[in-house]
Amino acid sequence: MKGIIFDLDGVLVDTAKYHFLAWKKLADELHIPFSEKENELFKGVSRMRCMEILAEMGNLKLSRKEQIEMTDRKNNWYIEYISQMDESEILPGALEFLQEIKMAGIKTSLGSASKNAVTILEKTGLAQYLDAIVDGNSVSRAKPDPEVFIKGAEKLELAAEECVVFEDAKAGVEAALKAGMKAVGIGSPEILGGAHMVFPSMKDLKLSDLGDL
Ligand code: B16
Ligand code: MG
Repeated sequence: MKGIIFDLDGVLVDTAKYHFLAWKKLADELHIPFSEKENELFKGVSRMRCMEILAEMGNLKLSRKEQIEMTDRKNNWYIEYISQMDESEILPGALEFLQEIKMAGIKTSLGSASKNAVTILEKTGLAQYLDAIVDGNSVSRAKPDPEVFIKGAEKLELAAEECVVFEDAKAGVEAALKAGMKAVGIGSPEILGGAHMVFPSMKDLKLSDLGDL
């Protein structure tokens, strides 16, 4: 393993709660019941695909123009929430792990579906720990397509088999495997069973816990 590619939401920071609040606001306006349970389906999924899922939940037929107008509004609420973020919102153990792998000379990239990734990395101070950034602005195909991770390896000038992906979403684990990379799941083994290893969180995680991945 020469490089690690990190998902953002759910691995390095908990922005899922802000996505939830913003989607909930839109769902309420559209009179679509929306709880944390429904929000699970949105994790790791691109913004437009989330909008399509929400419309399906409410049996709404929306034009492309209406979908774009609604996702823009959702995104404006989301940007308001994340503008308040700081380093206290880095998930437990993530910073310590990033520091350890940097010391060990392992290269790092972001591999996120979010178009707001750079703002979040700057607000939390995480940008300095990443050698490359691949986010929703740099890919045309969303996870489970492997494009985001393939581009991450390219930017790090590493082969796929030299990279390990850290992911909290099923679609992300699938994307990592399709890219020919090893996958480490962060979260529940029931959801992330396809990954090579699964840890409940990055709290107390050490490089040596990855064995010979
Ligand atoms: P945005 P990740 C994903 O981030 C989120 O998990 C997902 O819920 C969100 O819809 C997606 O980013 C797009 O985010 O609306 O900011 O472009 O887990 O891939 O880091
Ligand atoms: Mg995620």
